[in-house]
Amino acid sequence: MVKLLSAGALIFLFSAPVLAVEYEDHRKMLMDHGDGHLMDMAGGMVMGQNASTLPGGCDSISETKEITVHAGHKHAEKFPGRMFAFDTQEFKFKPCTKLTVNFVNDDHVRHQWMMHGLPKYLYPKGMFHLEVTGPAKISGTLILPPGDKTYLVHCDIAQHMEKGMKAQLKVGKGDGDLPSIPGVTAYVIPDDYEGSLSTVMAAVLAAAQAAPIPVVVAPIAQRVEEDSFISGVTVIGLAIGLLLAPFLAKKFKGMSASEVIATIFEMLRTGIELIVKLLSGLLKLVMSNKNKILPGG
Ligand SMILES: [Cu+2]
Repeated sequence: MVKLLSAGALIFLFSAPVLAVEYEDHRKMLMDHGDGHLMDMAGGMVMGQNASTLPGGCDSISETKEITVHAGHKHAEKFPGRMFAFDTQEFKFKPCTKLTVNFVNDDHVRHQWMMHGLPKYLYPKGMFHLEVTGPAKISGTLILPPGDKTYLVHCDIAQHMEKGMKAQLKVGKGDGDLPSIPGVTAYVIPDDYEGSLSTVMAAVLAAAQAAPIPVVVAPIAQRVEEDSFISGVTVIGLAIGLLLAPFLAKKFKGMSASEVIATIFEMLRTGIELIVKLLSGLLKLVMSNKNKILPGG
């Protein structure tokens, strides 16, 4: 019993470090490639970094703010049908704010915090962009432009925005809301989670009964017709027919219709008997092998 307990304690001790998720910190590994583009060998990336140049129309930095944004699957759990999300869907800042974003990727895939629509004379392609494969942390700083405008923030990895990793950042009062921001604005294409599987099936069956059957069958029949012109099955059928034709012609020569039918049935019976014999032979072979393997059998 003591042995068992100590073994249990050892397993617990060794599993503790495995349970804790380690976040790779990219904040001190980044190399500055100029034009606000920073990268490291481990796959961390910052684009559009700007901690010093004031955008046109800003006399000074109005405020200095720092936020931490998490990204990952677990943040989408409260949004039905979504797979990925940030932990915050809406950000609001004063114009000309110097903003530092600490981006934490909680997943074991790559995520981005990508902001669009910034002035292109200051931000290449109008973007400020943090990107890292998780679990990891990365940070970047930008100075927000003046004026009231709503900016799109998203993850541009294929399907991550569509699956929910989307937010809006309002500078000043913003200039409206963006669609499909989880928990903030309505989805452009709403998902329907009403009804159980049985009610959905009942609706499908009712629709099928209401609709005239030829509507469904016609395209299939048409397709079969098109396909069967020189389909594989046709070719095999023709080959067998050609091979059997002389044999059958000889066999059926001078027979009446009923005699032909009787002969065909006789041939079918012989064929089936042959198949049954083959199968039972095979079965016996397998059984006898099994008996050899089993000890004392
Ligand atoms: Cu992503």
